[in-house]
Amino acid sequence: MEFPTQFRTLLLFFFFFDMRQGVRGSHELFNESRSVAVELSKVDNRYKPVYHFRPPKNWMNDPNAPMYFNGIYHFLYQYNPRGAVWGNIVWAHAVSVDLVNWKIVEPAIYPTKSFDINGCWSGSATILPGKGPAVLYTGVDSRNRQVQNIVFPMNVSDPYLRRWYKPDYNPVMRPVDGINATSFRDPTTGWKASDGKWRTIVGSKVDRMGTVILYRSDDFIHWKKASRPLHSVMNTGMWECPDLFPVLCRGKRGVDHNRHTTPVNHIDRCVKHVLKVSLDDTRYDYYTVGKYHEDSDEYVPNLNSIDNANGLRYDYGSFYASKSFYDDKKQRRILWSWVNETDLISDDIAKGWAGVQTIPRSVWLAKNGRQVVQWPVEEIESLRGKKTEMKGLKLKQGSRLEVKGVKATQTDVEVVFKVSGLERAEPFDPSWFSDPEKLCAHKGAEVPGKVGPFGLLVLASGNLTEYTAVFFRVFKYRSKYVTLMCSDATRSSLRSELYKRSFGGFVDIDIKKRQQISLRSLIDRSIVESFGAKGRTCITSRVYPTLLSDEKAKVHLFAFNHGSETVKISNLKAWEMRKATIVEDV
Ligand code: DQQ
Repeated sequence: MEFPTQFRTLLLFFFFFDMRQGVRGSHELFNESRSVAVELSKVDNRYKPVYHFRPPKNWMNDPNAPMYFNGIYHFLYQYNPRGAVWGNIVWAHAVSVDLVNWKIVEPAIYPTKSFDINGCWSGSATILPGKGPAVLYTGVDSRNRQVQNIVFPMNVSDPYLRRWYKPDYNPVMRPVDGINATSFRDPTTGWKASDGKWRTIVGSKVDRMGTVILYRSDDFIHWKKASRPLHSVMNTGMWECPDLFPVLCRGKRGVDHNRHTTPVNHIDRCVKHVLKVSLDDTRYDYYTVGKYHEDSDEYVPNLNSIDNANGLRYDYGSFYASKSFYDDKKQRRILWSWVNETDLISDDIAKGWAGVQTIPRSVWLAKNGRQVVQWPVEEIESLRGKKTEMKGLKLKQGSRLEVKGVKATQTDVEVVFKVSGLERAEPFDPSWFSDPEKLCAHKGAEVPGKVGPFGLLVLASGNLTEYTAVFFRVFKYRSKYVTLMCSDATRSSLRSELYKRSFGGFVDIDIKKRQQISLRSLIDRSIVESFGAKGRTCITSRVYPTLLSDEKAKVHLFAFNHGSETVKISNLKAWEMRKATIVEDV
């Protein structure tokens, strides 16, 4: 059968989209299974997280238009209402007062018009002063071109903003002037510069150059493409889901793009920016810290910020299409991200669901200005139940200590490891700088070292035939030290056919000065979200221990050290986590 070129490109997009999730089938499989209805009573909950956000069934991907408006948090997301694989995408909508417990209301946007009949893809919300939210999203039109549309709530005084309308003047941005119609998507939250004009950027590519096309508008409805993109980088491929936001140089407080909602005082004067893009080629998000220059409408990364696939990542594990918003309630910036499954498509169909969101994270600029720091929003602590604590315990070479007294399948664990014998740390080869993930794979938790590997073994079976290791290893490099953090899923499940990777990232801390390093892991059945050194390096893994398929099997949590230098647990606190309430109210 012969398909028109644009449709072929679209199929190819789905094909690669699918392939990069790990070992997965082709678009044929999608076509067959994307509309296989899932009965709620048949949903398999064994691997389903209980305190991370996800709807009761079906497929979910990107976070869309998170916002805080009139006392309510809104979280919208790409959702297939008719199956457990990608397809039939609508914007599902959930509301909350605490970012922890959610009520799912009716979908906000779904294909109805020629400008979005083939898809309602990702986008963002902007709160228009005095008017309320406006959402820009990508529609796939009747000719399979990607266009940008706008929607508004039907009734801004409805606290849940349940119903949305699409003005007939859509689309508001079209793929003209040489824009590739199949690589033009995911508009960001708008911002107003001092000339009084709104801006937004849309992800795209020109050949292999990733780019964010800049648009300007007087009224948020009529948009004009700027002659120059806001930013582009050669050889990075398509940029999906761009996110540009300001960060204060000092402190944890967030700042809004649109300064009119945030008072400007002397501390606020130093503002930098973060530009994050989601790389379609590698399926991960990278960001740079830099400066958005209003006068030239350009984003310029700091000189020391690597601006390509080797750059900084919010999370060095499974984490894609992230999006942030400014939370006016607590004056913070909050980041959400989609965490895909790493089991097989056939597993997803059998489970009846796929996709999880991270715990929303507060994000701010690190004191040294080189990177951002992330930490789970404080509200998640409201789910902490039974607690266990350990202090001042020594972990000698080869030792393992069980954390008892909490259910190890849904746990929030925070530990501070005190290190010693740094001068005897393993030597670091500078060629390792380019690939921390490879280094983690090479020097796994089982490979004895000097200072490390030490950390946690989570979702572990008693005989350790299954476990996920989250750990650190310290190396000596010239007169300094290099700290590596890994989240190793290679032994997470006895099932050999699963995609089990050992993820890794370096941790930017002065371990010699501190002599200690902290680790927090949010363990929630098949997701392990870990925060090293108070959120300087984060890694999320998806794991499917066969252990969890047996309700009666005992799941363990251990602290361990396989380094020759003794490590001390100065403090370990673990809480059993209660279930978040996620109900449908459609
Ligand atoms: N997901 C959406 C696109 C976006 C991609 C489609 C990123 O808008 O580029 O579901 O995961």
